Amino acid sequence: MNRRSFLHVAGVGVAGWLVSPQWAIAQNSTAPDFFTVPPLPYAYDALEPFIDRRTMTIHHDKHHAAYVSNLNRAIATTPELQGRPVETLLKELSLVPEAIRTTVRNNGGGHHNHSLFWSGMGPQGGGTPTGRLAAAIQQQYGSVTAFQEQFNASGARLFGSGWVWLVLDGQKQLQILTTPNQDSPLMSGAVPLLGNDIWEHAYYLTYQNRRADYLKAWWNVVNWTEIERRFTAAL
Ligand code: MN3
Repeated sequence: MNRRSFLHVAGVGVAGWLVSPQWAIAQNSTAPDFFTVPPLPYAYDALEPFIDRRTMTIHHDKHHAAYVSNLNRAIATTPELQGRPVETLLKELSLVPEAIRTTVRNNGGGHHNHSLFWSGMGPQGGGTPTGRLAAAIQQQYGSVTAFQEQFNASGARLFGSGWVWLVLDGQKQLQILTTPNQDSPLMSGAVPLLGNDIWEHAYYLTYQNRRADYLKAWWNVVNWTEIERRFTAAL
């Protein structure tokens, strides 16, 4: 408490001191919300039967929320990083002070990856892409089906926890890649377009050890309209 707020609370007397809202806020103060969890753009059960309501609830409200609060705590200790978008932090991780670099990498990556994940899915998802993205996928992979098979194979091969991505690389070429843990493609200069979460928390309640079944089913909830928007924006 600084001198000024001490004088303020002293002035209202002990009873007021105990119930003063300002004091209550000071007592409960946590890191400011530099970053917040974006609300799910659909209901928790909207992706059923492919992703169940309980998985979505825990994943969004607990896992994603934990990445955000860890990131906020780290940023609170480092005024020179405050106000920077998470994309900038991840692209320029070497500029983040070493004391919090791993925290920003894991939790900033977790925040950004999951934000892309939620909006990259939807209850009206599935089907195939159209327009320029469809043309680019066909040119690169032969067909959308061949692309999906290659994407799923990469996801199935990934050992441990991480993500499988379709990215636009530095040469503006489509590329399938995986990242370990919560690493973001932004860290290697690529733009993530489409990402699937291969951590067990993303699928275990419905699919248990059957990761391949999850990878296959997940295409039913992909929001291609949003993925095409990202592709066009990144070109
Ligand atoms: Mn996750």
